[in-house]
Amino acid sequence: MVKKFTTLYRHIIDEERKIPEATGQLSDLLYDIALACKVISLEVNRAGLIDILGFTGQENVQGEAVKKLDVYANEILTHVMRIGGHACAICSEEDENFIPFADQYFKQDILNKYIVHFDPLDGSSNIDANISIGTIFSIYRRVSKNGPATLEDCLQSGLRQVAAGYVVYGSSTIMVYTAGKGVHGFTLDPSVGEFLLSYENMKIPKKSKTYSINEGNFSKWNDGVKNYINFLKENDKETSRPYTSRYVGSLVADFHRNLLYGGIFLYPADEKNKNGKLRLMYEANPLSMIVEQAGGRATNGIKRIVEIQPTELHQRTPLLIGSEEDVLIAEKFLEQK
Ligand code: P6P
Repeated sequence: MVKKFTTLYRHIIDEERKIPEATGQLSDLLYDIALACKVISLEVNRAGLIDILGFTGQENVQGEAVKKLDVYANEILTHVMRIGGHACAICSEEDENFIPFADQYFKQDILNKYIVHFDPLDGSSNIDANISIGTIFSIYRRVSKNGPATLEDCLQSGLRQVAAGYVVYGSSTIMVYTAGKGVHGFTLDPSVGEFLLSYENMKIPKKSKTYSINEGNFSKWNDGVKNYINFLKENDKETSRPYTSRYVGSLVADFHRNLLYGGIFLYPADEKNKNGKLRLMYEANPLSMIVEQAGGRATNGIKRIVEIQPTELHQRTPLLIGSEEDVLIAEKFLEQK
């Protein structure tokens, strides 16, 4: 029997055909992001070989000045978004301000209507140890009617995301995205350079036995967090405790494992990080859209992440994300402060 395989492109087009008013722009934009991530994957996987491990000033085999991988990833994504002609601005973890695109690249008859937030290479400090790292992206429609994009276009709550996704560069390169109709995962087949559908309509288990948190911060947590983590370590067969601790220290790797097997990831506020460490717009919001589409939950301990109205591009937020029942229990402990 011929095994049916679906490329990312075919899947995006099939999804687009389910939406009568779709113009195809979002499909093109998602495909452009996938293209950029294929290029980034090549460099990430070569980093160990030609020693572009993250230092500036070195020369690579072409004698070109070598950039840090995250700077390189940022340049690839920015360039592809700029010439793709569907984004009117991008907001990157690597750039202080948003970057509006002049209109010479826009396709004549189509209003360039999207804003893209991205963390080009999250966890890049782990690349030297060959630990999985990732690209995270989040897509909004512009709110301004025409002309250059505005800051208001870039500061919308996560509820207004039209699509979100990540690419994890690990033992294989996997792209996971949602456009509001379920979560789907694709594995890159490097021999043909195609992302092939490997996980259709992903759902995160409602309850898990795994927690992910940097326990080195224990002394800085408030009592609510301390009590929750101690609760997970108690012996109670009925509630599968003690939980297993799994923490890679690379958000996309920790999130992807928990999405597949169930788990709760926490990066709460602490004495040092009053608003937590992770960024709202290009880490918490996209992963929150994905986890909610997969039946999970994501909050800052008080409200859904996607309901937070942003005031700054790089603002941070406490993040509890993963299996719904685990996040709800954690919120109860955090309410106790
Ligand atoms: P810590 C990586 O630097 C990162 O931004 C996320 O990918 C990861 O989840 C977090 O920071 C790890 O932070 O403080 O535990 O090293």
